[in-house]
Amino acid sequence: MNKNKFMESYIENLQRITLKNFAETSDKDRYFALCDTIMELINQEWRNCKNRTRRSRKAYYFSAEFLVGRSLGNNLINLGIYDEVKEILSEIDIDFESIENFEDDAALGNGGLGRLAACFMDSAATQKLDMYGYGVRYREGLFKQKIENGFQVEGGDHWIKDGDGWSIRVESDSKIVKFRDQTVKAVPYDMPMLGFENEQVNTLRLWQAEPFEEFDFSYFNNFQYDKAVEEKNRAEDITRVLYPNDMQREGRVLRLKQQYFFCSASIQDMVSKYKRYFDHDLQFEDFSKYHIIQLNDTHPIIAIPELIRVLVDENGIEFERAVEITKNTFAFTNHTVLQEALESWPKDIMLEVCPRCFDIIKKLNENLVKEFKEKGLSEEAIDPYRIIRFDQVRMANLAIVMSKSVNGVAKLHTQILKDDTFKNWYKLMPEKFNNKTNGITPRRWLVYSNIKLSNFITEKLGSDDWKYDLTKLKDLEKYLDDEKTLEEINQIKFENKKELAKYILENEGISINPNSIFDIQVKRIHEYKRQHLNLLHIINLYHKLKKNPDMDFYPTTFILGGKAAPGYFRAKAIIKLANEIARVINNDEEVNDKIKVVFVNNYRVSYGEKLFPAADISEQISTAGKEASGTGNMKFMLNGALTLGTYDGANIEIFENAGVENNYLFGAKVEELNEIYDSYNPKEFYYKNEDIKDAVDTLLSGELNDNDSYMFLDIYNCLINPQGGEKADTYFVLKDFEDYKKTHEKINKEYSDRLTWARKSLKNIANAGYFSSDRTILEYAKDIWKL
Ligand code: 7GP
Repeated sequence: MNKNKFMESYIENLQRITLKNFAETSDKDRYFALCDTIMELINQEWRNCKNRTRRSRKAYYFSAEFLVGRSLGNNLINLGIYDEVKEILSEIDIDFESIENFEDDAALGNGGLGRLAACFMDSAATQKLDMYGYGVRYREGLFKQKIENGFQVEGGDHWIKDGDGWSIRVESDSKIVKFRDQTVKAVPYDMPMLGFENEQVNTLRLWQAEPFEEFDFSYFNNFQYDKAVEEKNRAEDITRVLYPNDMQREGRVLRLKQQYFFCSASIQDMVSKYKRYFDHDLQFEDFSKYHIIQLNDTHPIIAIPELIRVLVDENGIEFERAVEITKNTFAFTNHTVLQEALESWPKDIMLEVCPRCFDIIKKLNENLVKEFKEKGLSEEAIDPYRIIRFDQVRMANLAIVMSKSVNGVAKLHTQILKDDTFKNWYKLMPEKFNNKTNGITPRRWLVYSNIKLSNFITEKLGSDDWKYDLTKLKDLEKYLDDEKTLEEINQIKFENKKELAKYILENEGISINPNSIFDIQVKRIHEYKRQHLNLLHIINLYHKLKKNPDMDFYPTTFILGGKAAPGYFRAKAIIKLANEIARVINNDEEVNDKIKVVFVNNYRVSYGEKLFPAADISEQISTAGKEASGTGNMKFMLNGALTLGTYDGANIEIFENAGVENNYLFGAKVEELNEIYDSYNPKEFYYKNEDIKDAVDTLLSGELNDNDSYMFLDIYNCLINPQGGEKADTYFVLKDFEDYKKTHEKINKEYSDRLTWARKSLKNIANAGYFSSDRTILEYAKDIWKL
C-alpha cells in the first residue's frame, strides 16, 4: 500500500462525504471516510474474485445468523495494513481507537451458531476457498442489554442508523419473493469477506426486504395514505428484527417468513446465475457439480423445497430429477441436542407462508413413506422418520433425507447425534454422518484482539507463519521450561488484565484488582450452561470468607456476562442473581479486597475481544452432554486461560490437546448422568452437603433481594422444589457442586505458583492450533464440499 496515496484519498473522501474542512469533521465522519477508503482499496480484488469464480464450484453457507461484530480493525489486520493505517491517522492527529469505537457491532446473530458462521467466512477466504455466505440483513440486530436495578432491560439495536460502511447495495440483483399473502422485493447487500493477507475477497450477501412497489399510487391517489404506508411496513417487517431466542424455536409466522424470504432469494440468485453462466445446461445436469449448500442448523432448511420449486415450476424440470439434483446439493449441520431448539412447523403456518413448499414437502414425505413400506417397514417403524407427523413439518427430518451429509460440531456431540438424537437415521444411513469439530478464527481472536501475545508469539517463533497455520504454535513448547518466557507470559496476561480493569471501571463503574485471579464466564445465559452453579459457588465462598477472614485465599475476580432471551424468565433471574451478589459482595468491605463480582453489561463480540485476552480461568461448566461444542472455550484457550470445565462439547478435545493436567476438569460424565437420570434426587445433595444447603438457602434467606420479582424463588424451586410436574434440577447443578467447589479450591492454591501456572498457560496456547476455524473449514471443503 502506498501510504501517501492512502492518506490523500482518505482526506479526499472525508471532505467529499461531509463537505467540511478536516478540522470540523467528527469521529463519525472520520470512521465512515475510513470505511470508504478501505472499500476502494479492496474493490479491484473483490471484483477479480467475483469474476474468477463465476464458473467454479462454490460452497454456499446458508445461515439465518452471521454474528460479525466490528469490521474495521479486522479488515485492516487481514489487509496487513493495521499498523500503517494507525500511523497515517496519528500523523494527522486522529486517534484510531476513538474512531474504532464509533463502529457498532454487526450483531446479526444470537450466539455460537452465528459467530461460527462469521469465523467460517474469515477462514474460507483465508484458505482461498470460494465460499459464499447467504443470510438476512436485519435492521435491528440482537437487542442491547442494559442492567437496571440488577434486571436486564432490552433496548433496540438499529446498528445501521448512521450508515453502513461495509456493504454495497446491489440493486440489480434484487429478487422477487412471493408469499401466499404478499409479494416483496429482496435487495442484496454485499459485504466483503477478506482473506488474511492473500487477496481473496469472498462475499457475504445479506438480503433486505422492501416493498415490491415503493409506493402504491393507487392507494395514494385515493387518499388512502395509511394503506399505502401499511404495505411498505408490511414488507419491511420481514427483515426488521432478529429473533433474540438462542436455542429456542420460534413458532411465529414472521419467523418462517424470514427464513423463506432469504432462502428463496438465495436459491433464485444461484439458479439465475447458473442460467447466465452455464447457459448450455438448461436441464441442470451439472447444477450440483457447481453448488454445494451448507445448512447452518434447521433455520434455512426451507431452501430444500424451494430449490425443487424453482427447478420444477420455473424451469420445467421433472419432479424426480429435481429431487435428485437437490439431494446432491445440500449438507446439514446440527448445532444442539436440546429438544426445544429442533424446529417443526405446523402445516397451517407453512400453508400461510409458502404453500407450494408445503406441497413439495408433502410429496417428499409420501415418497419416503412409500419407499419404507416397500422395504417392509410397519407404520409404527416409519413414524420416527416421517417428515410430516401430526400436521407438523419436522425440519431436521426433511434435511436429513434430502442431504448428502449430516454433521455435528464436536466429537461427543456427533456421537450423541448418532446414539440418541438422530439414532434412527444413523441406523439407516450411517455413511451420511460425520463430525466437524468447530473452530475460531485466530485473526480476530488473537492477532487483532491480543496484540501483545500475538507479537510475543511471532518473536518466539521467529516468523508469523502461525497466523496462516495455527498448528505451528506447537513449536512454542520448546519454551515450556524457560523461565524467562514463562515470566513474559505472565507479564502479558497482567498487562491485558490491567487494560480490562480500566475498561470495566469505565463501563461498569467497578474497580477490580489486576493482581487477582480473573475467572470469567461469558456466553448466553441458559440453565444448561449453568451460570447459577457459578453463582451458588460464589455465595458459599463469600460466606466462608466472612466466617473465616484469615483463610488462605488468593484474591479472585469473578466476571460473568451474557444476554438472556427476553421471554426466558429463569435466565433473567440468573442475571438478577449475579447482579445482586455483585452488589452485596462489592459493598462489603470485609471481603472486597478478596473477592469481587462483575456482571458485564451488554456482552457482545467487541466486549469479548477485551475479555478473552485477560482471563486466567475460562468457565465452561455446562451439564455433560448439553453443550454441542462451545467456541468461547477455544477463544480463552488460545489466549492462555486455563479451562475449568466439564467433560462436555469441545472441552473434551481441549483437554485432549493441551493435557487434562494443564486444565481443571470436574463433574459427572454423560454416561453417569444418563444412568442416574430417573433416580436423581437433588434434595439428597442439599441435605447432605452443608455448603450446598448454605448456598441454596441464601436464595430465600433475605440476604439477597430480588425486589419482589420472585426470581430467586424460581431458581430455588427449580433446584429442589419443582413446580407443576417439572423435574427438579434437570441440569444436575447440585450433583456437580461439590466437585466444582473442590476444583476451585485447587485452582486457588495452584495459582500462586506463578511459573507453573504460566507453563500450563503456554501448554494451552501451544496446543490451540487444532481449534483454528481454518482447520474446520478445510475439513468441510475436503470431506463434504469436495472443493
Ligand atoms: C451453538 C451451540 O450451543 C454451541 O455449543 C456451539 O459451539 C455453537 O452452536 C456453534 O456450533 N448452538 C446455537 O447457537 C444454536 O442456536 C440451535 O443452536 C439452533
